[in-house]
Amino acid sequence: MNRRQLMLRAMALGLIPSLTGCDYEDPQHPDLADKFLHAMSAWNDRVQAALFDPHTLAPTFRPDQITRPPRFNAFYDISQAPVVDETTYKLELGGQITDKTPWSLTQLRALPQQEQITRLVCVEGWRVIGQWGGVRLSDFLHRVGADTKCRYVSFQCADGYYSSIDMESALHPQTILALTFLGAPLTPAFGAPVRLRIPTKLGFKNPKNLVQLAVTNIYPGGYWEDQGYNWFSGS
Ligand SMILES: Nc1nc2c(c(=O)[nH]1)N[C@H]1C(S)=C(S)[C@@H](COP(=O)(O)O)O[C@H]1N2
Ligand SMILES: [Mo]
Repeated sequence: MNRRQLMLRAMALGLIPSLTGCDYEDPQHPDLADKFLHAMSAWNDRVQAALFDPHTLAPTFRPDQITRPPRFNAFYDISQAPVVDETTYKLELGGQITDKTPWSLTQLRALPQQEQITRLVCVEGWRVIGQWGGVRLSDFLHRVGADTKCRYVSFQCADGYYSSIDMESALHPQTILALTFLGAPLTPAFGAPVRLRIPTKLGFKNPKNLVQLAVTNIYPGGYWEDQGYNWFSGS
């Protein structure tokens, strides 16, 4: 098999996200190759969504397995991480939600909290095990009166990053609005004041430094998703 065939086969198996364009574009039929890869990725999303079992838990780990120090990743250097004023912070709500009153950090901390020691897998090929604590997203969505029949939950970040997930994954018991790492409040680089922690999906589906959460039926895409990374990117 040549590189292109290998790539397409691996994509069909969901082994790699489909990156459109680049060096495996057919120079004779660039549009066709592009359309085909997009169709493959959309099909890949549907297959992954169909295979997703809302009751299967992502693996959890022992405290001694936690990666120290943790590993930072963003589309910029760690020194550029956005610093959000926690005293005036409000998580904004949008879309199909009954009570869109923004939430302060104090209010989020007053909700029941959950801890998890799980693995974060980056599409770049590295993984870390960490301990995150926070509010179960399904509890939060029910609390604010989100229409959980909608297809998507979208997230906007203080650094301009954005992402979105399917509602089934949003309601998964291990999907949390994380407020802590190793029992302490999140630091700016690792997502302060609030990040999404979703161990059933790849790292880039874990937006940090959240400023807004919305519930919608209109496909919201994401920072890497809009550049060709597979949208579902989960198990
Ligand atoms: N706001 C924001 N969130 C983000 C990113 C980013 O650039 N900005 N990068 C994503 C990617 S690609 C990964 S792998 C994880 C890394 O999280 P970590 O720094 O806690 O390891 O954050 C995700 N969330
Ligand atoms: Mo990543």
